[in-house]
Amino acid sequence: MTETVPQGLCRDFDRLPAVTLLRRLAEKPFDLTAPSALTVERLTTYRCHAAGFDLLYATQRIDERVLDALQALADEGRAIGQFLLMQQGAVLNRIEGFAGENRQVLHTACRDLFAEAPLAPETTAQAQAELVKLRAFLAELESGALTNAAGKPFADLVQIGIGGSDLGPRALSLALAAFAKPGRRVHCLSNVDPDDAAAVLKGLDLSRTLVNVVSKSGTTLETLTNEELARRAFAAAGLAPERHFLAVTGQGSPMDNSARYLRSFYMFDSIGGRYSATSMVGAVMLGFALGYEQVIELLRGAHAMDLAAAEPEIRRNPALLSALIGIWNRNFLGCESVAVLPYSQALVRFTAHLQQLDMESNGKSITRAGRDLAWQSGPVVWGEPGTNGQHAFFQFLHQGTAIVPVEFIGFRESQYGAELLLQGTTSQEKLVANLLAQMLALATGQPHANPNQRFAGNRPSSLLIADRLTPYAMGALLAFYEAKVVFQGFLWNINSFDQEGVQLGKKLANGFLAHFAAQRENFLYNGSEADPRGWALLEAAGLRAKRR
Ligand code: G6Q
Repeated sequence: MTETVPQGLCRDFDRLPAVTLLRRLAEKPFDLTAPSALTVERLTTYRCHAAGFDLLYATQRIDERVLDALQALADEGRAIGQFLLMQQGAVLNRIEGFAGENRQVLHTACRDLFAEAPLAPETTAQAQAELVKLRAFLAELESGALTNAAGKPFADLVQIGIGGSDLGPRALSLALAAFAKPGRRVHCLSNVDPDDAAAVLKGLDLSRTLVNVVSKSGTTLETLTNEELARRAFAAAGLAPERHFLAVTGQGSPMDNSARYLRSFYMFDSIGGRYSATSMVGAVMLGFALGYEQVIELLRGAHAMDLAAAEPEIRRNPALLSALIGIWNRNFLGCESVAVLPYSQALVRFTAHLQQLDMESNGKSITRAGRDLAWQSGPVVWGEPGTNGQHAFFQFLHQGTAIVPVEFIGFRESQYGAELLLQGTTSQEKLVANLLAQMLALATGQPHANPNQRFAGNRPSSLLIADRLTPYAMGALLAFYEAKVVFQGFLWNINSFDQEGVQLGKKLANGFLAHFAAQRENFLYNGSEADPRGWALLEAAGLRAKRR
């Protein structure tokens, strides 16, 4: 099925009747500071469960009337209808009437393996075929059938990729390091900054290192530069790169050349970079680090959340509810950013992944019909793990002039279970006690005679909590945010799947590079495309640009 969005599905946000109602309700949002606001009943019933996670949302500025209006918004904006069309292969990555990527959006097909009847069978079959290749490769490594030239097992894997080919896999591998197989380490190299490569390669025994080059297009400047740099390091060490280098790329891309790689895996056009962590983009590195079974667990968790995300009742669908609460805070309460604060050190790069997922998807100013937006789209997303953040920017969250809604993420148990009982509590208890305390403090505030010790309160937050950050839970958490982001995009009527906004800078960088290359050849570059503003900027920056 490759149909586009049926007429009437892309409806402008400000024309949805629920928007008018929500605007009225936002004039007097629920007061979290009122003495009777956070009742036991509210705290225990404003809770929504799926795929091992509970979403606790009593500390948001919403009540039953707002929830009903948000349900109406989801229904009128056909949030679930569009989500299902996406999963079935509709061409949602497009701007009506204008040139663009014109692609299906099928990241959920990568984990629809456990369904009897996959929604996009062709793409799921492709994903399955790549998994079969991966399982065979990992089994060869495990059995010792595949070793380095000296017959020793591989111990390290360096993933070279950037953006969507880096952030998700990096966040996931850090999140799941507690489950790594003994003797296996993974590293990520993304930046074209030569110091990134030097730091990553330093100290590695290259003879026992695999390099996984990940680029869907096979043309990305940073990735190709780092690949070449790594190939030269291997060659300089007397090692044959084709015995160490793996590729994950699109079929037919310039990197689709099996002679240059020990193994090649494919990713497909219908899976956007920032949505690709559960494709081979993440699976190869995670498979090396954790083993094949844990990759399947990750996919199982993601699939469970995908299923939950298809539930039309917002009170029973955490991803949709979270998307709608985000819209309430953004479009009706006027909050310009959202902080995602995991109380889990393992999620140290997860917010960075979400920054790309959310801001590259929903940082848009036109509708899917190419018209200027008359409403706000995606907020700024930022954050760091707690409790570290408490000693840094929480002052701003509690007493700053901007209201920043917070999405807390927590776990009831630690990953390693290596606990210390000190002063009557474990470290994990200290961690979650702080998390819950922050939710209450932000919501209720504190009156005080001393204005400097006054907390205004009414600072909204919610908590997504599960038992333990396992591969299954990580998959569910990843899919939760993927669904949240696309629901918001559907309702805002924007294309959450392209990224034209990154093109102009890339193009201009090529102009500067042409200048540097020409300068190295000892003649002055004076191409017709040379922009006097570029020359002036090079001069001002002391980068030895000269005008002819
Ligand atoms: C993500 C973007 C972008 C992309 C990188 C890497 O959605 O498309 O971040 O992932 O630019 O692209 P390649 O995988 O093609 O190297």
